Amino acid sequence: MGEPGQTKFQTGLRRYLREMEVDRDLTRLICEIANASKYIINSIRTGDLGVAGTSNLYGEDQLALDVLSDRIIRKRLSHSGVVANMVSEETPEIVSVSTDVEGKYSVAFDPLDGSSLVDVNLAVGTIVSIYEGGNVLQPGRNQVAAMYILYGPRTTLVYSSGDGVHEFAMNQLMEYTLVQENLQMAPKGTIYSPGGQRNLYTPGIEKFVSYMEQNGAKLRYSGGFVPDINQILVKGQGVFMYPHLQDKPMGKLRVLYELNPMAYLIEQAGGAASTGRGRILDLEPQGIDDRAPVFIGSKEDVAMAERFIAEAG
Ligand code: AFP
Repeated sequence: MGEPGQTKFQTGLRRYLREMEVDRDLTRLICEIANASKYIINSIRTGDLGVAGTSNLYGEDQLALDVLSDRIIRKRLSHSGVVANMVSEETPEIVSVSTDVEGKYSVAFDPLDGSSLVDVNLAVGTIVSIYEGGNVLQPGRNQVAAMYILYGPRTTLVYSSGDGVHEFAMNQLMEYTLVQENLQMAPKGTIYSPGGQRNLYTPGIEKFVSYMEQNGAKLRYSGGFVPDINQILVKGQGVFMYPHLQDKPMGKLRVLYELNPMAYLIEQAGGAASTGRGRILDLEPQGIDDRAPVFIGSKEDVAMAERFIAEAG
């Protein structure tokens, strides 16, 4: 794999996808999104951090980073030639790119999840869910690929197209090269990442948190879904949750472009992803902005959360 003398772990993303025999058009789609990330990085690193609707000192229209990131990705998807429909957190309606859906893909994405964290210099990410054909409103178990890009101290890209989960890092030439293949989740973990306000937890959630702490688990929570999931996936253990709360029975996170892609990746790595009462990937989406509670990570930890919820709500 790769050039003579090159170790496998310097293989570029496009070459790796080709050598893994990933469909040619899916390879193109994944690489288009990877290329879009270079412009997003530039916006994060150098862009004004204003909010949409204001103007910068040059009088130019100020775009919030998430709006700008959405435009960057949408433009590349529209010109890729392999996308039928797309929907994003920033533009919550299904946009038709091509009426000819045969052989094309539909994409649901969060262009810059956790964008409010950029102001305090914490890590943020792009999350992408990919289906064959023209329908994005289908159960997550039908995804053909999912990926995220994490803009942290390093810029990394993690994807799966159903044959394991693989991690790439961006080098000084802004190329993604392989750093880890086949990420694997241990059945139990020592990290827990608890979203939502603790005083709004239900008895079952409280019992689960106490169970994790009594087993020595450490709390790791940044407020960014991508870095918080990435930590669990790359360390290969732990559980993230954004549970049902007393005032938010459906939790906070969105099914289409946050939960489904991350659930696909975590299951591909041997972990589990549950609403607390059932598999995330079996949810039948009713609408673009569906939300669901989530417990995702090491299988046995997720199962314990389901047990406490079954017993105590
Ligand atoms: P934004 O994209 O609106 O910043 O929200 C990020 C997020 O959806 C997800 O990245 C985090 O896991 C979650 O919110 C954190 O929510 P809390 O701030 O309520 O903990």
